[in-house]
Amino acid sequence: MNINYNTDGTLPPDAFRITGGETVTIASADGAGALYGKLALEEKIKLGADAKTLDITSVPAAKNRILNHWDNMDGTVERGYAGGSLFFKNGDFAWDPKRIEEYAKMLAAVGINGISINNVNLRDDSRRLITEERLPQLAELAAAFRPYHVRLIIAVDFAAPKTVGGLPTADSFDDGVIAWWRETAARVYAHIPDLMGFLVKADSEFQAGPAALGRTQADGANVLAAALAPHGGTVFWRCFVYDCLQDWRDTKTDRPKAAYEHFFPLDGAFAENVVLQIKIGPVDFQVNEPVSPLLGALTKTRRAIEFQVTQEYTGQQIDLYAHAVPWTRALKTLVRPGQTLAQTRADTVVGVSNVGNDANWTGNPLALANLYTFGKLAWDPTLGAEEILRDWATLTFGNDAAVTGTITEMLLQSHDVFAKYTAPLGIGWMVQPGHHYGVNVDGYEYMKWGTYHRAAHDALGVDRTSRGTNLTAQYPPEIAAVYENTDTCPQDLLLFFHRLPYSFRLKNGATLIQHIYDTHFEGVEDVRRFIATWETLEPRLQPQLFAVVAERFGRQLENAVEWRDQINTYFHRLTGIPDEKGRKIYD
Ligand code: GCV
Repeated sequence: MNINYNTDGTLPPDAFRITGGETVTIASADGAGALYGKLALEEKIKLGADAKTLDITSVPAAKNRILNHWDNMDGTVERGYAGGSLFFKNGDFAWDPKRIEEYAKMLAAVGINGISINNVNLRDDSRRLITEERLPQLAELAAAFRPYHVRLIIAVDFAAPKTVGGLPTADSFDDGVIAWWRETAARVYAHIPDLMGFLVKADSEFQAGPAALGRTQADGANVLAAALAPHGGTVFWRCFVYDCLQDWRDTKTDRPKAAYEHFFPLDGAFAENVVLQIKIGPVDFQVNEPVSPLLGALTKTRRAIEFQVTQEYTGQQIDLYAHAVPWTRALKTLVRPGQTLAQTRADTVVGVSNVGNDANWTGNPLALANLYTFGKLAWDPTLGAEEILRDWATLTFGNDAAVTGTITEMLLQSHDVFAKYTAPLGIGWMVQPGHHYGVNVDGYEYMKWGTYHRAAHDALGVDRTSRGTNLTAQYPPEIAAVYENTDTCPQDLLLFFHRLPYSFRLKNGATLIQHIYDTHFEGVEDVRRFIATWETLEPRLQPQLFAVVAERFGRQLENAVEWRDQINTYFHRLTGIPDEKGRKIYD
């Protein structure tokens, strides 16, 4: 196939137009657009399109489409489930140029144009990536990504003027600190002129920040922004700020309110080159959460929506879990009157990477669907889960309709199945503390992290309505009204917003307790069905691929059984209410 590349300055950055014919024409305003156009053409052809009749204009919805790696320089990956780091080992850089090139191409193929490689939880060695001793190696890595238009971002320590620079303070109002950040930015940009910017986790889970120095989040972000501005760099400032030393006896403090409380009053106070990076839900990537109220509320500050591609609370790449369903639901959720999250057009979309140095990238090969989904939605947040997953399955497994159809269907069901045996109705946190895989109903109940279900003999959940912690007041009144009322609150968020008696009747007529029993029994049966379905594909799949996934399904079944039995026993003991269907509950 002949391809003709045209420059069309009327197209926005990164956008492309493909016009089919004997010679296919790809028009774009820039080199990135030309690359995306070429990769999109390859994808369309693999999906069965006829190159002669193609007529596509594609413009990304978000300017910055970024992956954050939480990789440590010792080679481990925080919340990583696919082997070690692609970039580091034993306190040093360690990367395979071929692998990085493949990775860069894979990212470009889904439109990702930014990557941070080091964990936002800074350790001694990674704090020093911004020094002369490390920058030459970092610049080599930046050069490896550059041909694919993927730009590097560095996660930095807010206290770096002290911890790296040896200054007595990191206070943003100190002249020495201001100068230090300016010099640091100049040094970094001398090595990596196209760096996208700095990523900062400040005042969050023991990372340093401006609050401890009596300054606001805006004071803190703006000093870095001023240093980066002359170089065209951006500060990605995370909003994951909450009290991680809460006393469980305190029922007034409510963690999901924290990001809004810290950042909404500062709307408009941030420099032009600051992007506030906000987790998609107000707590922490639980299975079912509402959209963070802060995402809809900010109107004078640039926003990034942060998704967690890696499956921390969602099965750790053992249990089958496609984010496509909950993410597309979230993007379709109203966050302002008449406006969905997708329509608010955040200029930055971030995903926490699920990739490691395992040969198949993601440990569970089916988890690669999540990276694909992330890139596709960052580019076009109006896409549907089914089309994304079907395309991914076709690109990955070829045109055997039985295989792609079956895998697409399993992926589409996977979130609801996982929610059934872990977190029905939006209750969260019943996980093993620390590593977060598997059930532990009270594991986080008496902890300092603000993560409570407050199950009692008569009722379950936290009342976050106006009668309780009033989280709902952080949403516009029309949206708050939907969450306030148990008749209109989406069922999968019922126990997120409401404290309800076990006798509460759901729309299908089941009581709350019966629903808990039913979903936990069903979840296990659904996993058995997944296993049986996967077995039907054995003759059509590569043996190794079949076996890797089959082994993970085996572990998923054990996990689901454990969740079912512990949850059902816990609530049966607590309430004394029997299962109407008389199934086995262990007492
Ligand atoms: C990088 C959760 C995770 C932490 C993570 C944190 C964050 O709390 O458990 O591992 O730290 O989120 O997003 O900063």
